[in-house]
Amino acid sequence: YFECLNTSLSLMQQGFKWKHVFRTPLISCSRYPEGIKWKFLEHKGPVFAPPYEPLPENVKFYYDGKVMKLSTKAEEVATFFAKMLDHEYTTKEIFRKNFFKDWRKEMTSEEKSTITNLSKCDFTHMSQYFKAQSEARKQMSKEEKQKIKDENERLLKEYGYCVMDNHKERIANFKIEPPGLFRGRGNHPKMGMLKRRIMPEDIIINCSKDSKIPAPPPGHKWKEVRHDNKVTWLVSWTENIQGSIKYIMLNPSSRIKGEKDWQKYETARRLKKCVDKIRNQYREDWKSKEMKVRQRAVALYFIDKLALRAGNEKEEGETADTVGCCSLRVEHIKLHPELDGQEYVVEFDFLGKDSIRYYNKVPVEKRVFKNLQLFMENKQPEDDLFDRLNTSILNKHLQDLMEGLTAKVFRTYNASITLQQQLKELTNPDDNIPAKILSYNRANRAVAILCNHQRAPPKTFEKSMMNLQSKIDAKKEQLADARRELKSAKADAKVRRDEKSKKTVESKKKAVQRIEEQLMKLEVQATDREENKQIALGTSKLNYLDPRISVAWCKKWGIPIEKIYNKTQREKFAWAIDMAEEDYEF
Ligand SMILES: *[C@@H]1O[C@H](CO)[C@@H](O)[C@H](O)[C@H]1NC(C)=O
Ligand SMILES: *[C@@H]1O[C@H](CO)[C@@H](O)[C@H](O)[C@H]1NC(C)=O
Ligand SMILES: *[C@@H]1O[C@H](CO)[C@@H](O)[C@H](O)[C@H]1NC(C)=O
Ligand SMILES: *[C@@H]1O[C@H](CO)[C@@H](O)[C@H](O)[C@H]1NC(C)=O
Ligand SMILES: CC(=O)N[C@H]1CO[C@H](CO)[C@@H](O)[C@@H]1O
Repeated sequence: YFECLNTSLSLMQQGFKWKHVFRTPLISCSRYPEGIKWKFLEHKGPVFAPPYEPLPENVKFYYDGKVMKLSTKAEEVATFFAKMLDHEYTTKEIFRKNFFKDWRKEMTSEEKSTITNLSKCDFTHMSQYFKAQSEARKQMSKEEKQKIKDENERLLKEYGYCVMDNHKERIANFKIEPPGLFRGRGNHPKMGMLKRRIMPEDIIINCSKDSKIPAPPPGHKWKEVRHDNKVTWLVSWTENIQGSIKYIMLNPSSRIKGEKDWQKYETARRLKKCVDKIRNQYREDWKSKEMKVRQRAVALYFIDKLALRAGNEKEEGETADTVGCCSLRVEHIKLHPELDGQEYVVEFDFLGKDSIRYYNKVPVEKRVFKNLQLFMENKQPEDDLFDRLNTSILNKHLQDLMEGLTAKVFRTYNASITLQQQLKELTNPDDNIPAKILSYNRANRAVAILCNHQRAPPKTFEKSMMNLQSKIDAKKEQLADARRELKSAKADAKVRRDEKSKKTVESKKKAVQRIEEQLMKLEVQATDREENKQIALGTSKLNYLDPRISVAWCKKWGIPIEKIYNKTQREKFAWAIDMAEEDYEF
């Protein structure tokens, strides 16, 4: 039931949780539950349907075989019927009766006295005209289509968002439906009735008193402006067919999704505050008398240090033989008191989630190493490494350490903070934008490696690399040519010493610069692609990296956000992109 509400953020902030969320289809609730309200709401009001455009002179309507020119109002309603002419509806008795009754209300008295029998009305010419129009729309040129797209985007930008309590929110249905004929389901007794055009005079606006109240279209007034912060809607009106109230509300799904994301990163931020305490605790526990506690502490160390997954509670081993931290077996690790000049090295080799091999050689602390030796004593290769531990015990322990803590939170925390540190380290303030983006991708890669997000090199890799290389070669040649031309222009200018040759030198210089920049861009691209060969950046970017870090980085260096996130990602992270916070420190 509460799925339809836009309130979960305020509730959760107050420390409440729903007992249960039923994922039933959306029901529009116009009111928040008791005690929930917004403090601030600002929006631009609805977008009205475009006004009626009268038919061209050559499109005719016939009554009883004779051409008849309709008044604008009557003509508009006639077009609704004409557009549906091929539809079965227009043959139904109730539909025709309802339509005719409502149509007559829009007619002039003259029209009313002439048009008395719907069966004598001939809409076919109109209908043909609309068919031709929709055909023409399909044949539109790219530019025309782009123009429409641009206009839609402009509307979305202007009207598609509101501000509610410091959050910029997407509005679900900011466009008011155009007028038309009511259809209803089955044999609805009201089918065919005229769904009126909604005018500003029908509209109730709901917003904060202290917000910029939306302006009605010129020459019009709103029915009412109210400031009711206990309701969920921004705009409402009463539709004329059923007399039901219609609302414009927020887009609940985007908000709920965004909130989950937001909460995840807030939990990771909380971990940052207590991670030192947790680390001190598990270090102490390595010395515990209880075997169970020691195992738990070593497992926790792995989760923290290596971003291992805890392991599934149920499905484990059901399909492929994949393991997580708690289900590691003796055969999955090798202990090396010394390896490649390092002490106490653990060699991991197992199949993790999605059957991705995890292979890593890590030096660990002496106490961990000694404990692992102890856990492996007298065991067979196929025995559990942590025989006193399972995923539910570990998860329970994590909950006790911090509310909401799971192995995944460690991953999120480490991934996010690593990204932040890497960005600080790798970004060179003097770099141009492509080089800065390369640094960003490198920071992102460092995280992906940490999270073991490998991939097989794409099949097209070699080919696309070769393409890029030949582009680079061509660009190099072009650069050499441009440099030669510059040199000879300079020599020429030395001899001639006139304005014209000076200008030529200048323009040749610019050309060289431009080509140098293009070459650099291509080279950066090649480096990026090469380094990315076996690493999947998407997973960490989408699931483990607090988007606020990336957004803050982009803002700091003036990098357009589009360079970092594509359209889908920008939608997912809208909550972070729109955030006012300029200096985001994870
Ligand atoms: C309406 O026109 C149709 C077709 O011309 C005719 O068959 C029908 O009898 C007319 N109905 C009335 C009530 O005049
Ligand atoms: C994140 O993980 C890496 C790799 O294990 C580790 O070296 C580092 O200390 C961790 N960083 C933080 C801040 O937890
Ligand atoms: C984990 O271990 C606890 C205590 O030994 C036991 O009660 C629980 O059933 C185990 N859970 C699973 C999923 O094996
Ligand atoms: C955006 O990138 C993701 C990979 O992270 C990809 O799956 C998705 O298709 C891309 N979307 C667009 C619109 O390019
Ligand atoms: C027309 C309309 O939407 N009216 C609603 C406005 O808000 C009040 C208070 O929440 C409701 O009672 C009305 O039904």
